[in-house]
Amino acid sequence: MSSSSRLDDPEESFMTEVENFFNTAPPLKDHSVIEEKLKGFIERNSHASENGVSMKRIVCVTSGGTTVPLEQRCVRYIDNFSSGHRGAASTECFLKAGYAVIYLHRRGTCQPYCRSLPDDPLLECFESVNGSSVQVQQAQAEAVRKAIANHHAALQQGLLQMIGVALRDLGSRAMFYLAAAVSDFYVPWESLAEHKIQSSAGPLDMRLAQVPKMLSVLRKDWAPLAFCISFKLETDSHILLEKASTALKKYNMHAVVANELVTRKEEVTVVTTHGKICIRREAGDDVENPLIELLVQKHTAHIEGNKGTMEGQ
Ligand code: PAZ
Repeated sequence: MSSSSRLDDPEESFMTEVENFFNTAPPLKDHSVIEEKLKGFIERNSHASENGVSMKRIVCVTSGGTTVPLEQRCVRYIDNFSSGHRGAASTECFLKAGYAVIYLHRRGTCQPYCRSLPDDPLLECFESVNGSSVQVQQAQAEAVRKAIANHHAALQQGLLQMIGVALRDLGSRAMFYLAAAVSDFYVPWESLAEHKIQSSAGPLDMRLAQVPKMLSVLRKDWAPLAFCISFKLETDSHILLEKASTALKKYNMHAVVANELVTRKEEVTVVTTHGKICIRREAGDDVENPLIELLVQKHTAHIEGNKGTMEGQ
């Protein structure tokens, strides 16, 4: 096929854009180490458990914000607001529901079981006893004890393209829960200044390219049988549900979770082809509890619906 006919076809030209995106990006650090760890994790969690058939489900949770570097030797970057609270709270709920979880996040993102830890500076939570041992201050002891206990209980029970492909063999038992706030814009590697941009050069004019949306590639090529949930965040409530419905169709998602910036911890709406379900937080609870309960039910229906197909899981 000639390059001009590739560009005439929107699908072909999108795939070229995706290829370029990966080919021009710097290589993932420790690629083979991460790949090995991932394989080991999936193998351990796919062990046969019922009539020789593996029943364990694995979910990949993406969580927190992403940055856009403005220089190759990065001094400055564009960031976003996301704390990773949604991803961390959801991970706790998925673990409680018996899932194995791959938690994909950048450094500094809120971690499961750490949400309830005191905000006090680390050194203020501890005190030295007799000059030799260290203990948690009385005021923070209960919160720290609870976080440690929950974390250990979870352990005992039990980079998107790589994870997508690695989870492919799991078929419909794999779930993607894409709660991270991924930047829609970036500066391609080859257009980045190598060194720190100098303010002496005057005002900064910079053009950001659009990040190709990987959701449709995930659905079509990387993990076609997996159950896929994406998120839609808006600040304008008038366009939120419309945008979520458009994303559902455009990227062929199984559900889109719509949320508004200011009320995201209180209320979300799950948009599917069967309709919209609004979920509100009960007093003293996280909105993620009823949300994950609903998504686990929908995932079960998805697995049932795939029985008897080629995958036969
Ligand atoms: O990370 P957080 O708890 O502060 O916020 C969660 C969220 C709003 C980033 C998430 O629910 C979400 O909507 N993620 C997708 C954002 C987007 O539209 O790209």
